Amino acid sequence: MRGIIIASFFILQSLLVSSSPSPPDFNFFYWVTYWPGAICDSQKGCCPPPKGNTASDFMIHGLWPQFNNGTWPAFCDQTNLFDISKVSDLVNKMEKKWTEWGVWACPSNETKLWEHEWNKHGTCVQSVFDQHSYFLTNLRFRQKLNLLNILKQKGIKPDGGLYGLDEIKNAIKCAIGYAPGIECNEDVKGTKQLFQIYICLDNYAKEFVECPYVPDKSCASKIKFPKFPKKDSLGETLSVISSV
Ligand code: U2P
Repeated sequence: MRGIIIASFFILQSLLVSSSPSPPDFNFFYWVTYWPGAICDSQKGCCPPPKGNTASDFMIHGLWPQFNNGTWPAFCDQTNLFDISKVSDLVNKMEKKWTEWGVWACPSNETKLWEHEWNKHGTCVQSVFDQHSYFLTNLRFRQKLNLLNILKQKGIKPDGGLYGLDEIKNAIKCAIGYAPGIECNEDVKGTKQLFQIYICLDNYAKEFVECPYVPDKSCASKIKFPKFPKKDSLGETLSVISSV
């Protein structure tokens, strides 16, 4: 009898262990947003998005699991690839806040960003998220963290002017408690400009954390905050160009 009780205890325990979700096997998340003005540059003749429902704001790039040593897992599961029917209730919001990267590039080069982000990063975080909660979490952070307002409140505006890199980092640190990583690219004249902001989150994507690792993302001590071209003003610019 005692043997049966002990055996039942171990069977029950193993059932409980196998049914409880395993903890995340990565160390933290980057939640990354990009500034469309750094891709869509009126000087290069690049275009605002054709869709009218996109916000003039930072756009979500994605939520990326990371290891503390600066590496990251990718494309972890071919059996659970992106399925838009699982996020159909979120598509409207995603179109506004998570615009296809290629829409901003000129010539347009659609990359199916949502599909790419789930397949590359989301499939590696299934101990924390399913497809719906992965996308919902991205949208919630976008809702919670208005980076454009945070910067504007410190006088940092997308006006094509130069701003101190530390000034930008400090403005965000002031708002969330931790400095972000900043990635720059270059405008046509080779001036470094604000391109992407990396916010670090714990490995359940619940809280902001100090970035364990911030890659060197090639900024200068002063960087440009490029304008966000308005459809109308770009239309005027292009009609002037075409009439010359
Ligand atoms: O740098 C190229 C792409 O690799 C992914 N990446 C990069 C740095 C990092 O710390 N973590 C990470 O995941 C990004 O993948 P994407 O979603 O853009 O394909 C990054 O853009």
